[in-house]
Amino acid sequence: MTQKITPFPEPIYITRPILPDLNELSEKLKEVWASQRLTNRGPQHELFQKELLSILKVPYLSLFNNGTIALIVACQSLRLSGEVITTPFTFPATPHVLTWNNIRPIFCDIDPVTMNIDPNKIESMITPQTTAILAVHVFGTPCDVVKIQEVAERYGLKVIYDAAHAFGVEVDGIGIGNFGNISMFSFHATKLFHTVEGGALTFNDKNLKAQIDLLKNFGIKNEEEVVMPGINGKMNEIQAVIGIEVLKYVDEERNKRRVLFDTYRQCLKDINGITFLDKIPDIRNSYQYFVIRIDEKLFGKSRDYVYKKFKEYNVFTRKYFYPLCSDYTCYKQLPSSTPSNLPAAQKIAREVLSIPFYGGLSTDDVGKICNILKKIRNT
Ligand code: T4K
Repeated sequence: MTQKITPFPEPIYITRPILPDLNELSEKLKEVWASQRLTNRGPQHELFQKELLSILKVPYLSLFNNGTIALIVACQSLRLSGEVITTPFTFPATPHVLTWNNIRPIFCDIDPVTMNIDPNKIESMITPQTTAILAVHVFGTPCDVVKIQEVAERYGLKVIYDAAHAFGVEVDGIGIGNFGNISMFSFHATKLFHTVEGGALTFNDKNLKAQIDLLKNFGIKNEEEVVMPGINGKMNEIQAVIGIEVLKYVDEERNKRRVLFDTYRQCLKDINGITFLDKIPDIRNSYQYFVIRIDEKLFGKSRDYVYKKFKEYNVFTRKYFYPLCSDYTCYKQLPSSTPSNLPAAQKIAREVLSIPFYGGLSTDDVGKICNILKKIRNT
């Protein structure tokens, strides 16, 4: 007999933001009010920048109003042009920043396990126009940074990492923001750590700091000199204050998510047709998303069917990342977008489902979500 499962009384989403204590936040905001300094590298911005340098374990960092503008500026600062090799399995921002820089995205297939750009396939996509590789640490899983660097060095290419999902990720104790020429972190409200909207670029080259800081501030060097066509990418004081306050809760949130991860792992391991990326040794996880893959043949139901059925239980999952960027109307006509060039990405985009994962869930909630999945399979 199948057990009756009632829907959740309130909608359950894939994520919920950390909300700092309102009283503590308003105390901090009082300081901002008193100073009347609201943006343009105020004291909160400087304080926040300093804190992040040590948390992300990077030598240089520049704060931004969001991750997308940060990535646009990263491409500008490295003077990229022509073609850049990237992944189709990502959020639209990744290829769009190339287009905004007048660069043609070249889509490379992904690794069937990690879902990150396949380093063994990059070389065959390189042409005389290629200037860089823009790789994404998808769902916080680090790319094969060693192989990517090897290819890049062999062909004189720059490397940018979209680390939007990788806050706090470390490889053998090294902050993920140290790899490649530049890494971009997103501090959007849906991220483990956030500033409502916001982001940062991290890099090891000292010379990039002045260049990037100019580019995000209209190219203004001083009151009488504008030295390059910059943009407005500045993070304001309110965002910085929220960042400072949210930082206080990140470890607690990570710990809660670690427990939920283990609960999911226990409950899902025996469901035929469901797989997920387990913890990787020597990697500090970002606990950003919990993504399952549904093998329709083994599970007996398609990903789209599961997505729809979950809604009947008030559970709102997301199909990150479907459709592939290479299937958007603006990129479909590119030769590299041909599905036969991207077999692993095409398959994975049909299988993935991001399921609820945030500290506000209890282990019972997670148990119930898994039972709903089992019920969907068996009915
Ligand atoms: N590169 C990659 C690989 C990225 O994933 C992203 C952003 C970027 C670059 C660009 O970085 P930013 O410029 O955004 O800094 C969300 C986010 O807006 C986006 O930042 C994120 N990736 C992407 C993966 O997810 P949507 O449109 O799918 O999110 P939305 O609004 O449907 O939210 C998802 C769920 O989160 C909601 O169902 C409920 C919950 N939620 C959301 C918001 C906004 C809340 O509980 N509170 C909230 O305030 O894009």
